[in-house]
Amino acid sequence: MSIAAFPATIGAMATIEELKQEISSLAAKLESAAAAVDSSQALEAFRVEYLGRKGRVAELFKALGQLPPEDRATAGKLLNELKSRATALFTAREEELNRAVLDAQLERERVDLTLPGTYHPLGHLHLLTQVQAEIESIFLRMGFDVASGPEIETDYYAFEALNIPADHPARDEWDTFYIDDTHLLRPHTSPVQIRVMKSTTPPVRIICPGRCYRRDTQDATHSPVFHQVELLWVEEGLSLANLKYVIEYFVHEFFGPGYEMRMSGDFFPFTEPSVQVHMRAPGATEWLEIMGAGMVDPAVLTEVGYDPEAVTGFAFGLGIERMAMLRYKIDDIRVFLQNDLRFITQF
Ligand code: FA5
Repeated sequence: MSIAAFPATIGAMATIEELKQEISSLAAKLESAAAAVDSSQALEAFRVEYLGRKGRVAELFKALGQLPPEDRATAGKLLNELKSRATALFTAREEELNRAVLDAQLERERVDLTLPGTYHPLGHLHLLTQVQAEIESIFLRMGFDVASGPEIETDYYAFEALNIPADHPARDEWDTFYIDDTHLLRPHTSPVQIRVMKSTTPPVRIICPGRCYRRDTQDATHSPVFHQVELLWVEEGLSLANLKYVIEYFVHEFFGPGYEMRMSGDFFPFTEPSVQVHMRAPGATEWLEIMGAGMVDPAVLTEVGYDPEAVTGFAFGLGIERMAMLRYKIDDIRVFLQNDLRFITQF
């Protein structure tokens, strides 16, 4: 029976019996139509056909007016039940369809937690960075500040102000890479001494870790790129004994017991007297030079505007690679720059 044909039939009927028949036949259709709904379009068609404003249930409601008044209450109740059933079927199918869509999506996006994961190796600080941080922390505990300076230096800070004029033979020792006539890659961290002293008044107590460059031929203990830690302490009444104490204390903190230390005379144009320090690991036969040091030369103090009669100071320049080599028994400096994971991951 089509929707259009039904009211015509109703128009002809006069009894509640006929309406009851219509209701029960529509109720049966509802059940099978709902069961056949298999998509959201089909669900919408079901809604329009049975529950829509001009749908089959609505049409039956219209027919109520044609019944004798005493039957209308009973018929209305039956029609309401039919409408509730249609609504319940619609809602149930709607939920089922939604669940099916969700299930399909979950299945598509399923994550198999038992699959092996992607391996992401964890990085860590390079050994040189670790050693530098440890050196810094020892001196910070001793009351030093950490300063820094540029790796591209001027001739003035790298040499002139450190009492190394242009024709001084000591320049050969720090022969480096020039960028132009006055700029060069710093061959040591000592220029930072000048920069710090020129910008502050005594007392000065700093260390400065940083990268240095030299035209040194590469071998087991020399690299054209390496790292130093500069130390500078300027104050009233400092002597070589204070320098020796600071170095010994530091060496003990860094290496612990069992390492031997040797101090001997040296020459640097910016310190007077000057010393060098060698270390030997427990059981080793070879000594390794770890730093140059000395009392800041009065000419340098004067250059930065300090009064050498009022204050004295000491300084050193320590090789970070050498410290790491001694502590971790590394016999070739080249491994630090080779980026070989077999080396790097050991520390
Ligand atoms: C200097 O560079 C002075 N500026 C040190 C100094 C500072 C003296 C303050 C007095 C006062 P020297 O050239 O000796 O000194 O180097 C110091 C340390 O740097 C060496 O003992 C060594 O540990 C390290 N070093 C020097 N050249 C290299 C290199 N090519 N490769 C690795 N380490 C190096």
